Amino acid sequence: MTNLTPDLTAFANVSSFLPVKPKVPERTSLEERRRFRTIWISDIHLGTKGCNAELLIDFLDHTDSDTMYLVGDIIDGWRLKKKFYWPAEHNDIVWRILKRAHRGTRIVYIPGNHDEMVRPFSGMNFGGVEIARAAFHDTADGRRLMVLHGDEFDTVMLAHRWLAFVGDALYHAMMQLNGWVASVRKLLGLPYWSISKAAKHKVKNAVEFISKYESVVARAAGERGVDGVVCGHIHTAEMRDFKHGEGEVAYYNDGDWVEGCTALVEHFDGTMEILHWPDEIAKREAEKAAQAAPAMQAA
Ligand SMILES: [Mn+2]
Repeated sequence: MTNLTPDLTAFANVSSFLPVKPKVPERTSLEERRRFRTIWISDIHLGTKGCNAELLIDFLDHTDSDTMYLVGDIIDGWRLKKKFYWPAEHNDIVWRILKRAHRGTRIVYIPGNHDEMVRPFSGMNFGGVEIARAAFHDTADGRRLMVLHGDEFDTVMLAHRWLAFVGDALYHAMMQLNGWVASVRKLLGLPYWSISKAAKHKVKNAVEFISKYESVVARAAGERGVDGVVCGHIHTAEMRDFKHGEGEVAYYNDGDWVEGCTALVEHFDGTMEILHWPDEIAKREAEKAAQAAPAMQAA
């Protein structure tokens, strides 16, 4: 990674940011955290109400890694440009990421299409965060993975850029309408009914789109001669192998922090795993309860 001299104002802003205390203090000490060789997260959409900041803060406070990849759509510049929305919890997430860099975690930020305004800074390093258009990652078991956001392979994005913008606006309008309809139905004593769910009668198309996207990305990785690819973008966590020529190429998608709340991790032996964080919290709570139970019986 080239370390070009970064924009000094931005650097000063980043370094003055750390001494500020986060609104939500860190919940665990480093020793209590689950350690991984690598963590990939993407599609956080900071700056929107959709971002599940609470779960992401919990994830950041219970994990640690040698390397962390931020695989795009971390900040949603499209929404921010229309309406400024930035609660304290979103600062807390940025604070935690910078804190990790400060502690020595290698942080690689690969901007996506929603934070494409960061793309021109590729090759620079801001407060320990390397910005790159794409990256190669070597796993502990000797495989080479290509890491990119993945909008490059989204045909809707490529063919009709304006359509993606309209789609984004339409989705938000629909979610707002959904809220109004729900409150009116509640007033009338009617059961909950979701517009977005009704709109998902097109779900078959969505499933087809996802599997097409996955195979297109995997094929591109195979053509690049790598063993696998890590991406985000379609908000669907997945890990599966695709045939490529005589061999196979691994497809990994780290999901999102809007609906699924998932991360992709590499263990120290090179094994990969998708962590669905709501499930991990449930497991943690169950373990705590199990530990507390015998103590209560003894007392
Ligand atoms: Mn995206």
